[in-house]
Amino acid sequence: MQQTMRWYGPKDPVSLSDIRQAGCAGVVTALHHIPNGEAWTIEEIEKRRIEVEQAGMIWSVVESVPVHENIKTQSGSYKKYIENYKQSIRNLSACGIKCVTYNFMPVLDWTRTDLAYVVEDGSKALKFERAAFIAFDLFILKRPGAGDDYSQQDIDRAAKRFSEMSDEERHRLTRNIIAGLPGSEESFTIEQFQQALDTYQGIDRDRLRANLIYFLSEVIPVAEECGVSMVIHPDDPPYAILGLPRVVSTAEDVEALIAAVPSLSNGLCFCTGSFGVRQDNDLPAMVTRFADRINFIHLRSTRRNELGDFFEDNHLEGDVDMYAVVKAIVEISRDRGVSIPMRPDHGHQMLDDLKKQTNPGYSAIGRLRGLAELRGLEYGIVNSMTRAQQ
Ligand code: DNO
Repeated sequence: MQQTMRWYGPKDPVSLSDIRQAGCAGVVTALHHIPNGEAWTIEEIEKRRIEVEQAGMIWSVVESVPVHENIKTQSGSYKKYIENYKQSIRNLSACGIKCVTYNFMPVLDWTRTDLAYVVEDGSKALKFERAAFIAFDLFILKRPGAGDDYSQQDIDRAAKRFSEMSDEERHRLTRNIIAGLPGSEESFTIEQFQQALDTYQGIDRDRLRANLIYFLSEVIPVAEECGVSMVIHPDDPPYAILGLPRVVSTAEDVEALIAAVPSLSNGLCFCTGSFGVRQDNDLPAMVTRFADRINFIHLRSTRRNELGDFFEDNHLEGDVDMYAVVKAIVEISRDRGVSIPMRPDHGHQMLDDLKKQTNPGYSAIGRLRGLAELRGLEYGIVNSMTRAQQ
């Protein structure tokens, strides 16, 4: 795997030099200052590319060129936004950047309820607590019809959880869900948030999937022509939330996109942290099944409980069988003769970073630990395979 880390640009408290010192060859970044929907110009792309190269690395993957909400709902100026998207792909390709990540999650990108869950060793992790999330939906957002989405047991648990929260905790929970986690392109007040949800009225899974396929049928031919691989990031968490449909949560979902738009430029960002929250996603089998589609990898492991909560565990612990996943990746990479860019996804806030202002999930030391462990795991697997052949 080609080792990379995500960099949020010049304002990121983690510097390019830090990333280089972590042993990375590549950087994953995006032009977050360009408003969602606008085309990325060659000039702006070049500025970023040169900055990364001057730090001794390459800009391996874009994460993300965001997909405008109008494209997801097929409303307003969506045709113009699709044209702009095509132009961004052409311009990135002209600058030698050939892998573009995006997602098709309605309204929200990734979602957590707790950004500072203290694990038993004293470091802090990101967590999704189902009862807190439902409490937000029912008692803070008060989404019309939300009660119909949950069982009585869920509602009772959420009510109890809500009654025990301080005002400060309620406020924090709300901010965590709607203010936009790092990399999300949207941030809302509670009123704006409900309005954004309302734009999905009448859009069910089939409709959202059709809108995604329409988008792909427009942009993938351009990507193919430019030699760019578009890689879709799965839903996080990988199921419907807040009454919004989601269409990239399982192997079958991915299969449907490939069947509709078979070009190899229609690729996958294989995120073990997102897919891994569902027990029915067999991750090593998915690596093998989508071998020719996986052009970017996020490695992270979550640990779930019987209540439907999960937190982000250490990279080699939790529910993901990281050995089996990395082994499958080593095998497909060998068969394809490629080194696929991988980044350690998230990391605990730990050691000195506990005293610093950090981007949740994206502090330096926790990711460095994750990367170092994953690098060692891959090294061991590659070596034992090579020696076995000798
Ligand atoms: C979270 C990230 C996501 C991802 C987007 C891709 O940490 O993995 O925000 O970048 O969903 O478009």
